[in-house]
Amino acid sequence: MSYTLYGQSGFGSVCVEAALELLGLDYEFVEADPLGDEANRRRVTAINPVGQVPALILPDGSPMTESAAILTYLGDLHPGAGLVPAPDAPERAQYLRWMSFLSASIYSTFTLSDDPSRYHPDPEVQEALRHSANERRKAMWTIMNEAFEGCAGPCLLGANMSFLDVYVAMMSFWSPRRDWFEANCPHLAGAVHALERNPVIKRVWARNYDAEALA
Ligand SMILES: N[C@@H](CCC(=O)N[C@@H](CS)C(=O)NCC(=O)O)C(=O)O
Repeated sequence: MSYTLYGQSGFGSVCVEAALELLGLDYEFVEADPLGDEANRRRVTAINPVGQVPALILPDGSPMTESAAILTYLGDLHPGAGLVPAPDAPERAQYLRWMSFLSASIYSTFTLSDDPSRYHPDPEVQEALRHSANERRKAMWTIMNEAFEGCAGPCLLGANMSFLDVYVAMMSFWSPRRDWFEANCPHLAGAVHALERNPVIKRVWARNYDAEALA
């Protein structure tokens, strides 16, 4: 029995793809663009009524959504890999804090900026909302960056790579994009660079990001 991951190149499914690869788990990838044509969107809503990816079918056939929860679930199922701190590990609280922060305060801003018509019918208001969401995202990155100032590294939680590094690295490619992230989040960027030296991550990134983004 294996996993089935619904996603789209460069989208939020990248972190789950990376997790499955890092854990060496068997999975099938089903391309499903939640912002694409009707057939694509139907493939997504059949699994996730919210119409968002990533969506993962577990080996028992049940669906799971919400990227931060999926990463934590998979990591907890495979404690030997050390990619999610154990419940009693000193790093666990910070891991949970920042995974939730990324999901709730950064990832969620894209639900607004990708399609502000969901929030208001007036195109002028939509533009203002998109702008606010983009600014809010930068402010949230700045808060997280400052919280990691002085951390020992090389990874966000210390010596060992975790899915928190993967989650931050994936979002670093999204608007306001990698150049902004490198210039404004130096206390996070070091861990992203360390993660990106991992050969499994290199392979997953090459499948999802174009050469220019990886330069
Ligand atoms: N809270 C969700 C957010 C997922 C999400 O926003 N995914 C984007 C792609 S990166 C999406 O499917 N957007 C389409 C939409 O919101 O309609 C998670 O963490 O998995």
